[in-house]
Amino acid sequence: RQGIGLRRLGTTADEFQQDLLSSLYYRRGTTVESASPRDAYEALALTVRDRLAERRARTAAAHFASNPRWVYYLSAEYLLGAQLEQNLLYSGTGDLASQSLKVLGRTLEEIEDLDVEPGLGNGGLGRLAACLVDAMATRDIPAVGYGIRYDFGIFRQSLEGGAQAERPDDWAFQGNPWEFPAPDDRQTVGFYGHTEPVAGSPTRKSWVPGEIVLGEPSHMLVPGYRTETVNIVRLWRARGSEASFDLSRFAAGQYAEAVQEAVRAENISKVLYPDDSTELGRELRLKQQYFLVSCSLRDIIRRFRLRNEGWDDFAEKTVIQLNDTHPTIAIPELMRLLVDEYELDWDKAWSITRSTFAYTCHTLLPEALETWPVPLFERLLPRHLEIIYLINMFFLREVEARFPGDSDRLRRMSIIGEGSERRVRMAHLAVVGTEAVNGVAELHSKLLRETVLQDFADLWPAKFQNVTNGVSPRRFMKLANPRLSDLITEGLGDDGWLNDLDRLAGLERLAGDASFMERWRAVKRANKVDLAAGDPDSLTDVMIKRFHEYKRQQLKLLHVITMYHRIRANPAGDWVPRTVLFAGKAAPAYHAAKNIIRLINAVGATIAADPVVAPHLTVVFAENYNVTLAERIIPAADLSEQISLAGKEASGTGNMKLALNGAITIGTLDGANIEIRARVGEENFFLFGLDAFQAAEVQISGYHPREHYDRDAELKAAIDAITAGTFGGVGREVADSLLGWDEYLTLADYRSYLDCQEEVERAWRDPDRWTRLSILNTAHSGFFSADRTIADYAARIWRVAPVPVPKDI
Ligand code: 26Q
Repeated sequence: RQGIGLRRLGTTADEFQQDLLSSLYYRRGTTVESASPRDAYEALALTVRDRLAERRARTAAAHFASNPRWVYYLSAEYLLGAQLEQNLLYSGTGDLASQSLKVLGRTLEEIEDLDVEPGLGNGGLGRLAACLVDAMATRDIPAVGYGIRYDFGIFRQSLEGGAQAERPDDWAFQGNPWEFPAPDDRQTVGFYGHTEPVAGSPTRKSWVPGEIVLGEPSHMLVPGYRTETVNIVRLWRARGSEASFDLSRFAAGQYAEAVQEAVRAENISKVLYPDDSTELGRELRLKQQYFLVSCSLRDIIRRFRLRNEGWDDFAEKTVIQLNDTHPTIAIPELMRLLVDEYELDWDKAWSITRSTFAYTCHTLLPEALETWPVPLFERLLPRHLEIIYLINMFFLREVEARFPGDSDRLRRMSIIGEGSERRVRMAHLAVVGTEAVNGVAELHSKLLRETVLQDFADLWPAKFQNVTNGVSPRRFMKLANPRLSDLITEGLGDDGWLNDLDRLAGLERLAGDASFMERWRAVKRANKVDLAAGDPDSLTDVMIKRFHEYKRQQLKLLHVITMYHRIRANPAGDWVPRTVLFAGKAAPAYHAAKNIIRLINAVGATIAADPVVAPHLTVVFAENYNVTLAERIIPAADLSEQISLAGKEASGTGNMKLALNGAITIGTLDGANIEIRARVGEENFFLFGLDAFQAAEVQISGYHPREHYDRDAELKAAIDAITAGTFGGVGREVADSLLGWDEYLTLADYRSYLDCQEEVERAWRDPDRWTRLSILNTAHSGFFSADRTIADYAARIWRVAPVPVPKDI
């Protein structure tokens, strides 16, 4: 027994098998004879989960004993990925599981297919949240991630007649064995209603909500790799209160009306909004945000009070990181709790609030900066709007004191935007109410300081920082690419690189070793055979990310059409065989992006049906891109397409995953591409296109796509083919927008991109050169570990120290 009264779980094959059978009998309630594959899956998941739960119990005890400073990560999205394989790895029970499953007549591979990933996010921001909680646990940082347990995650994408179709993602339809419900920690959340003055207090108000909703938490375990720590992600689900069921209506036969209030309440966590840039002013979205914030803050305060008295230590013991502006209502909500409910005076409450929060921005697109109409805010959260007005008043006084008489500046900086309608600017609120603000790559942080948030950086220069994103080497190397990971481990002598990724630099000396190179190539080839998308000996050219005009899938497509024309014109040419693989979802209402998907599939079909071109060029669109699919594609990639217009992609993280897996980047000077290039070396990176400064100049002096079209015969031919109906008449809107008012300057980068692709082919034709490039990309990408990202946050933003968890607590 351990000090905290736990029975140690067995570590031998026999003990593991015993526990697996116990799970099957006692928790699943079935028998070996009648166990379905799902029974086997659930029993295994519970057995593995128990190993982590034991560590969780010790983690909680160690944290309780040390009463540390806590990191709370607030995010509307988490893309955690499949759990079984990860938890087998992090609990070191993979081999035991394979062995033990034999008693049930199953293989681990078939069981893993039943492990659905919770798709509780859209893309980069949600996956970043998952990589960061993984790295926090790995670095022994006491942390909780808070989020929403959506009933329906990001929609499932399929292609119908080459067009995107969407189906709901009922991810937990068959249950979710990884989740622990914690109904005792439920919270009550108010909406609507009005505020009333409090007698004898000028600042306090009492808010009388018009609707009450319950938030019920459950948590998933987040183990660290090769450490004892197991943190949690706590996800809130909305429920109607008992009062929301109207028994008298039910008795009167009005069944729908009887439950309508409960349905309304439960709709709050029903579905993830499938947009990865702001969707205009939806009330339910704002309700989701406040629901997350209100439940989480009360939970944070509850946890604080378990070990502390009063408020003096709150900001010392708590740092709350806001993942973009989505949880920014936490700022007025903490003020409301402190002032109205705990009766602190305004200044004291403000000083606590400001020193508790930090804000990470993930965008530069002006249309993606969240704003909410004042009338909507006022109706849904009347007290919060009053508090925001007060925050704004004190803030504008501060600005006025620093820049007297500069009314233009006041107007620009105000938290309330006064356009045709008044709107609450969430990014301004987030900057004013936090101690630190960071962008997610060097260029992004610089552009934040110099453009969108310039006035704020003038006022508070020290507040602005950069923390370059990172990714989990466990998930995106060890789990996704076991062959490469084994080879790396052999090359480096041990697998310590998995939580010290800078050690990959040791591969540099093997980049010229003939036998190592040969094996490196063989790994890539085997991964391509597994993926089974196109000829494994062709150049596998991948563009995998959300569909958005700024990311410029349309530029890649112009390249494909040009290759098609070239091959048709010269069928006997010495063509480099390519497989161009696209994957990604478009927001269901984003028609321009969906048109690009249709055009890709139409071009792909035309090429596949062309006996002259098909032997040299294949276009594949892989449906339903998600974390699981990314883990299959990334290890097979030769070329990584990172071709956004410079200045638009905040960071990118797929670019890092691909480089770590030995794909070479063709990219613009955007986001983290710049840092990848700086680290892997400019000779090992295919650079093209305008830089952010040049792009801005073109936009100012006037962009004339027609001039590029008229001047460049191949470009003209590519666009004309679309409009002439070569691809079945699909994509005319795409062609029109390329020649019309294209904010993303696609045609301006076309020639430079095509030239660069020829350089790619020159390198590809020399297999040794390509292999060297590939090894060097992996060797020099260690910086992009999320463990380094977390070390940066911990040192420069959070000022938190690790709390190791003893094995024998
Ligand atoms: C907001 C309001 C209403 C509806 C939707 C949204 C919303 C939802 C998701 C707005 C934005 C997002 C997601 C943004 C995102 O994923 N950004 C990406 O973040 C990555 C991690 O920092 C970066 O690497 C990418 O460059 C950035 O695009």
